[in-house]
Parts: sequence; structure tokens; C-alpha cells
Amino acid sequence: MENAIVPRSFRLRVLPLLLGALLIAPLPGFAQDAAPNEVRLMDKGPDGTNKVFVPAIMRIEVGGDVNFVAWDFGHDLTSVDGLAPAGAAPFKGYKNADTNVVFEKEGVYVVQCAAHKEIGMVGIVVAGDPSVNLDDIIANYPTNAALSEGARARLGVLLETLKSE
Ligand SMILES: [Cu+2]
Repeated sequence: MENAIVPRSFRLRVLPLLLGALLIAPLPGFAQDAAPNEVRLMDKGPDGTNKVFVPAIMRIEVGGDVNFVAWDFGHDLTSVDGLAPAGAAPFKGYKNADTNVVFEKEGVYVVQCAAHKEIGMVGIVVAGDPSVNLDDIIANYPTNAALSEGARARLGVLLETLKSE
């Protein structure tokens, strides 16, 4: 009986709209979750730390890629010479630009934001097994000329985290 009061043509037009709304509705919430390989360059991290890569330690498979997202204004991306697996190619992103980097060699890579070098905006990417070069990086980062005091302090904490796993 209830079908009789809704003209067929009306139902045909409205139903697809309703279905469309249901499909689209969950997307805004979903889009806020970071992709599994996304590192955000942020002014303030979830724990309140200023100028950070989030997450500070990103784990991927060997040969996998990381999307470094220019989340806030004024950040850039650069690899740190000497703090990467042997034979790994250096890389560099533009300021305020998203940068996708493929990590071909297995091991630990240190990245930093040159604009916030002094405060120590550093991050780590682990491709596969970190033990390949973790001890090497722990031995060498304190004297690495590309790192500031602040960067060494923050990197020390991150490396300790990796080492204790
Ligand atoms: Cu920065």
C-alpha cells in the first residue's frame, strides 16, 4: 500500500541520490587518517613537540616508498649524508612540496628538514631490517657535520627507541 503513494518516477530519482550520500558520507572522516606510508611535516606533533616528522620513525618494506607530506608551511626534506645504508642515493625535496621517495636499500635512513635544522627536525625511515646499519648510524651520528646539536639530541632518542626493539 505505501508504494502506491510514492510515484515510481520519484523513487527512481531519489533512491540513487540517497545511496550516493551513504557512499560519500564516510569519506571525510576516512581521508583524515594518514596512509600507511605517509609522513607529515608538521609545526607541532601530537605530543606537542615543535617542528616534527610524524611519525618520527616510519617503517616500510625494502623497495617501498614514503610520501612526505608538506602538512604545514615552511618545511622541506633532505637525506643526511653518511646516515643511510651503503650505496643509497641521496635525495632532496622542495620546500612546501610533497615528496615521494623510494627506499631501495635495506636499513635505516635519517632525514631532516633543513629549514628547521637548528631545532632538530629529524626523522627516520626503516626499510626492512634496521640491524643492517643501525649500529653504524649510532656510532656516527654524534660527529655528523650535517646535524645540529638539537638534531643530535632528538636523533639520539629515536635511535635508542629503534635499538631497544
Ligand atoms: Cu621543518
